[in-house]
Amino acid sequence: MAKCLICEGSYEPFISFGKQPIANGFLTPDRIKDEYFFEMIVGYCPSCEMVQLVDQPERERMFNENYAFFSGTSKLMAVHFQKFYEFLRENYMKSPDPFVVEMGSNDGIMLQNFAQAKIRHLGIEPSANVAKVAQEKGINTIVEFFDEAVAQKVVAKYGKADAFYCANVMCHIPYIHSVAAGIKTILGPKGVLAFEDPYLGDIVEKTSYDQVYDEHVFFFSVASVSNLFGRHGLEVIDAIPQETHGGSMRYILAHKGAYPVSDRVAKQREIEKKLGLDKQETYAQLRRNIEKSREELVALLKKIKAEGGRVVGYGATSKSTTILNYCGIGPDLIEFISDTTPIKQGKLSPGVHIPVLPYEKFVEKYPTYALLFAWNHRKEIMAKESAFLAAGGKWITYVPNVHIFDKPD
Ligand code: DWN
Ligand code: SAH
Ligand code: ZN
Repeated sequence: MAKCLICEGSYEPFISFGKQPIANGFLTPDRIKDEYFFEMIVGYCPSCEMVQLVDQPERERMFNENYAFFSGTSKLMAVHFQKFYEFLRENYMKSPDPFVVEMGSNDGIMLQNFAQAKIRHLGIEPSANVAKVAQEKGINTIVEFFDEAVAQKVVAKYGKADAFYCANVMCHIPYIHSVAAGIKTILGPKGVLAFEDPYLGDIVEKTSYDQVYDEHVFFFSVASVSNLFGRHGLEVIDAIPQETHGGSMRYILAHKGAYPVSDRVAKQREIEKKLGLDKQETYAQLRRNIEKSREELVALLKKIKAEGGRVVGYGATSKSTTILNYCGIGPDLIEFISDTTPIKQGKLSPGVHIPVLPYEKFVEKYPTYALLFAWNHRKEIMAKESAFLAAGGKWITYVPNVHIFDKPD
């Protein structure tokens, strides 16, 4: 029995992905002997409805001065974050000299909008290399892991905030009660917490099990987020679905009673009930769907190999680490993975050690098939890869099921 990180209740895990490495731990051959692995198990707590990792590596193993994910690698995400900025500014930042805090601001992809508008802002980002990119753009950033103690220091120095926001960060933090208490302290009386994360409903519907990797400790729903933050006197006042990262949810919270609650909150909770997110059986079925997806992907790659086809991975995502290690797919089936991030290039993928090469290598000699690991950026990638299709190339995806496609949509 595992113990819930939110309510301390006991629950039965529903799947193990076996031994997994650090998802963003791209490495040189001399580091293979020291590579770290942990058993990645996921469970659902029926008491507070939180889906969660049973165990997570210590935070410094994942977030440090060599962090490999730079938010700025996606142009469409920059557009998304500009719109998120406008949404916050228009709706929740009406005081004369507003102050905004972002947790996990990475290279400043969103905070740059506030900085350019000369709005008082602070980014809190523990991975020093990505934080440096933001600092060099003139974005006020401190290199720290946000928690309650950091929140107190922030309030002492800057005063209370009109908005505290983050994207794809809240679900990374097991000490989330300390974070929630810190946010409660930071927010002024009409202050809001706004955050986005991959949505449990989408993961269940699309069998997108690659959202599970070391960094992602929680898989949120409106129900579990309400339960969790309700313990800290914060109320969900809106829940707005997003297309990003394969289906996300934007949650808006405020001090209880400070704002009216949008109808969308109750409506989304109804949808969650219909999806069965509050039932153990849903997760048993998810496990069966994941196992089927694995069988089909491995069979397809072996068939292509037997027929003499070449497969190259597109996007050395964190998510791909789960797919590759869980399915046992290595360099025998995938020649290399193409990625535009300099820090990943020339290294080996975590665990299964497939070479990661610059994008130019993909273009130089198109493979027969490209396996779309960055499937969440499908729109952006299809828009720029028409030449690959025109040359007879085909795409493989495993979301929502394993299939080949040769048309952009
Ligand atoms: O939650 C998280 C999200 C926001 O980002 C983090 N825990 C880690 C990371 O997850 P990921 O690595 O799965 O994110 P992406 O955005 O799916 O990664 C895309 C990868 O593909 C990057 O390495 C950049 C690369 N890429 C590329 O080579 N060509 C991306 C695009 C759009 C491209 O055209
Ligand atoms: N917000 C960006 C980056 C997401 S990646 C985007 O959506 O693209 C997750 C980020 O959270 C990493 O940059 C990591 O260093 C940061 N992070 C992890 N734990 C944190 C904590 N306790 N406080 C602040 N940031 C944290
Ligand atoms: Zn619980």
